[in-house]
Amino acid sequence: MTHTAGSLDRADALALAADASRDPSLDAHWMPFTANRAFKRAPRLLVEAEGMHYTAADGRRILDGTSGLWCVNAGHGRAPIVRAIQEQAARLDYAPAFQMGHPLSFRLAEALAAIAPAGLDRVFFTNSGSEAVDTALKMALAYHRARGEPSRVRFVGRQRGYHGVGLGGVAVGGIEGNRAPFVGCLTPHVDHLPHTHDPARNAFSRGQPAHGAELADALERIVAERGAETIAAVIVEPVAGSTGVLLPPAGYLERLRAICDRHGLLLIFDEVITGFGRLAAPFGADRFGVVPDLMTVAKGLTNGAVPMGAVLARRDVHDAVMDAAAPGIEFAHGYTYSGHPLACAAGLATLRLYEDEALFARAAAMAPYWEDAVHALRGLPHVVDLRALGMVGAIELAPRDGAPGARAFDAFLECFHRGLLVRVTGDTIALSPPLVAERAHVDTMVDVLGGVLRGLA
Ligand code: PXG
Repeated sequence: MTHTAGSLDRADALALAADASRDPSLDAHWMPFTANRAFKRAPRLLVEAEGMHYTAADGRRILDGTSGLWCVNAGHGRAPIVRAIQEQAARLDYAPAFQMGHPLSFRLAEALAAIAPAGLDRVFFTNSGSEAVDTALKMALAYHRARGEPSRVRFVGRQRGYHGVGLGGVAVGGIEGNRAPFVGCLTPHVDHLPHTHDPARNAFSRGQPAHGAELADALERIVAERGAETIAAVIVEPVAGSTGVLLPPAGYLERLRAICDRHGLLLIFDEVITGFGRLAAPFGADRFGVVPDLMTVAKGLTNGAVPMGAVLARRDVHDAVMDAAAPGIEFAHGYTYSGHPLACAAGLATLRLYEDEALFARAAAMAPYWEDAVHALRGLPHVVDLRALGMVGAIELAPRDGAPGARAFDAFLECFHRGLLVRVTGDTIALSPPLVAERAHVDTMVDVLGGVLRGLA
C-alpha cells in the first residue's frame, strides 16, 4: 500500500495525539463553560479518581467536595458500576433506539418507576439534563395538544433557574448571561417567576427558609395576565443548584403546586441536581412532599459514569399522548443514544448500589452533621450567608468591589491548591460531596475552607 505525504502526516499526528507519554496540546479542545484562555495558561487536569478523591496530573490527591459536577453521588470508581459497564460494552455495544429495543432500557425504566415519587412511572431516556429539559417541555406541549388545548404554548420559568443549555432550557432558564446572546431566537412565550433568594430576611437559616412562600403568588399574576388557556407548564428546580444553592421557602413549592392545579398547568421539577439522594431523600419531590407532573433527572442516575438523562412522566400525561395519536409514532422526539446500553447498565448498577448501601438514608443520617459543619463557617471573613440542606451546602461571600465573582473564584483556586475541589457560582461557593462522605471528610472540607477564607483578600 502506498501513502501520500498527506496521509503520513495524518498518521503521525494521530500517533502523537494518542501518545500517553507526552503532555497533550490543549489547543484543539474548546472547553465548555470554562475560561479557556486562563485555563490553558494554568491547566487543572485530573487523571484518576477513587472513592472520595481525585488524583491531579501532578500526583496530588484532591478531596472531591462536589461529586464531580454534582453527579458522582456514590463516590468514584465504584466496582459494581465499573463491572456493569465493562460487561455491557462486551455484550451489546449499541442497539438502534428507534423502532428497535434492548432489554436493559426497559429494566432501567421499571427500576426508576419503582423508586420515583408515586405516579411518575413512565420514563423517556435522554443523554443529559439539557436534553431531559427540552424533552419535558415538548411533552407538556404534546399533552395539552392531545387533550384538545393546543393554545397552551407558553412556559413559566424562574429567575436564577438553570435548566441546561438547549434552546428550550435556556429560554425557561433565568440566567441573563446564558440567555442574552441567544435572546432573538428563544421562544418569546416565556415568563419568569421571581427567584426566592432573600438574604435580608433569610440569611443563615437552618433548613428551609421561613420567608418567601408568597413569592409563588407571582404565578397567579402571570396566569391573570396571559390567560391560563395559553400556559402549558411551570418549570423550577426544587432547590436551585447552579445559581448558588437557593432553598425553597417553607410552603413555597406547595403553593406553586396548588396554583398549577387550579389552572391546569403542568408542574415540571428539574431534579437533575436534587435527584438521587442529594437532599437526603430519593428526590426533591420526596423531600418537600410535593409531586410534579413531569420530572427531569440526569447526573446521579448513572453516578456520572456514562452520560444519561431521563424524563419521568405521570402515567396519565403519557397515556393522553398515546391515546390521542394516530397509528404510528406518537411523540416525534428521541435521540440516537436514548437508552444507550452502556448508560442503562451503569444506571441499573447505580440504582442497585444506592439501594444496597442505603445511601439516601446515609445522607439523611449525615445531613445534621453536614449542616452544623457548614454553619460553623459563620463569622469568618466575607461570609454573608450559609445554606445547607441534605448533602448540599453554600457559602455566600461578599463580592469584591467592582469584581463580582472574583473573591469566590480565588477561593476555588486556593482550595484546589490545598487539595479540595469546590464549585463557585457568582460569589457563592457550592458544595455537594458524594453521599459516602465520612465525618472526617466533612471536617477536612470545613478546615480547608476556613483556612482559605481567612487568607482571602
Ligand atoms: N437542569 C439542572 C437543574 C442542572 O443543574 C442541567 C439541567 C443540564 O444538565 P446537563 O447534563 O445537560 O449539563 C443541569 C446541569 C454547576 C453545574 O456546578 C451544574 C450543572 C452542570 C454543570 C455544572 O453548577 N447542572
